[in-house]
Amino acid sequence: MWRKYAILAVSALVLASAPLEVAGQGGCASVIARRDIKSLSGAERNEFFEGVRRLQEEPRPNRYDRFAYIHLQATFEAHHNAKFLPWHRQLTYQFELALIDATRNPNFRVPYWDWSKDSQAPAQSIIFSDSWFGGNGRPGDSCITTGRFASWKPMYREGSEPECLSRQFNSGDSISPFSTTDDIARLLEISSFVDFSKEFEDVAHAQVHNNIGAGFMKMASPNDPLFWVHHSFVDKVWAHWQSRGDRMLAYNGANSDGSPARPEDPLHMLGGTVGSVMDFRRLCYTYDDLGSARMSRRSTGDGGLGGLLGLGNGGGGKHGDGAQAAAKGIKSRVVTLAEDELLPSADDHAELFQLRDIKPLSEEYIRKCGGNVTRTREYEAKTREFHRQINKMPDYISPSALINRKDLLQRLTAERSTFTATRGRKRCVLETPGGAASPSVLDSLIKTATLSLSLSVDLLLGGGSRQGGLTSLVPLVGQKGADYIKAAYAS
Ligand SMILES: [Cu+2]
Repeated sequence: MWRKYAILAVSALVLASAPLEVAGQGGCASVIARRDIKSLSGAERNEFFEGVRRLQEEPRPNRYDRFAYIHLQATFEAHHNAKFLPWHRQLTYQFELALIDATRNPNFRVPYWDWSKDSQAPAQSIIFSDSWFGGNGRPGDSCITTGRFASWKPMYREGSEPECLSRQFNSGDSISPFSTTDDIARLLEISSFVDFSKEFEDVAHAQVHNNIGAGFMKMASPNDPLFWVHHSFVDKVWAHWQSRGDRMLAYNGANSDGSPARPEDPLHMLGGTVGSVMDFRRLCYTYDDLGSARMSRRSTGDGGLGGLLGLGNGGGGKHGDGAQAAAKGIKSRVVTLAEDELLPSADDHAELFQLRDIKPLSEEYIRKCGGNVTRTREYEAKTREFHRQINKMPDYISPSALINRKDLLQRLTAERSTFTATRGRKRCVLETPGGAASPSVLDSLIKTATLSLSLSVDLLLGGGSRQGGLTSLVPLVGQKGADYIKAAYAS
């Protein structure tokens, strides 16, 4: 069925401000948005899980098996060359078509997992919960024992992988940090397709595979349903990059055999050409925050930090009360840091305001699919320096910082009692009563941190822009990068 789209002429249309649902072009009834998996209703999420299960229950080798097989066979054609993004777009699109069939819902689209928002404590993400994708593998064989797909036995595996879905978090019980919303914004500023694609593949995309580990860092990783929500997000970042200015058809670099990359190049084992997938709207999908619809949305809702802090009904005027409420449950002291403490280690679980360091990818992972260790280390050094620069800014706190990820923080407060909140050289050390993850503990934590460092809580919501926070970020990520980051505070 997908072949129908593969032969379509490439459109020169540039995406301006696409509504969420527009009249389809090139055979689409409509262009429908792929959505953030966290924003789906329980029933919508269940439709995805059920659809996957139906594919997996077909006689072996079945349609689900086929994706892992293709990915394994296409390792060198599909990675570390210009085709990485278009090849994975076609793979994810074909998976989407299979799920449209399995769910009998023509409007089904593969949801995405925005891992940049979970980047500072990935293992705390709801993604890994029992009723979603399940968590870490067990000691020994790394087989997962929780989640919707724990009993799935993959047919095609790389080398001596066990006959199970396996994961082995790279820091024991936890996962090292992923790339942040700011890192994505910086990537979107890269003007050459090949430079953007290489750095994105080598660091941000690779960290997710490598840090989750075991089967997820193998070439049969489409066996793990987590692969699809990861690659839907990878594709979304490319779609954002394409939607900036005149980049929809931008494509250059080299193929796996060294020949110059061209739109008419075939997509190995999938069919179609690079050119047939460049304009994703011809594949009948877009993303929920592409275009004008949601970019200016701003959360003031009950679930957000604004609601938590009682902003909007008193706001800053409540600081006095806040100090007293804070003093009740949380102990705090302020210390002064040395210059080399401006970048918390990748294994730090305490810091609320700063971005963490990243852990270097394992050489095993880099080499497996033809990556270049030296180049990867250069990209990693760039990321590290970027985080250091962000952490030095007095009036900016990333939307990826833990203080802005209440869902992650709530789970962390159940596990540990000491946290730190750092601005410049001042660090506030906070002690919670421990063992509690109640909203009031979180509330006190946030209030105590901001008051101890004489910060405005508005800063945590991106409101620092009025004092120059996002404005001073512009030299680093551009105006559009700053806009991308601003939108992230809202969701
Ligand atoms: Cu891949």
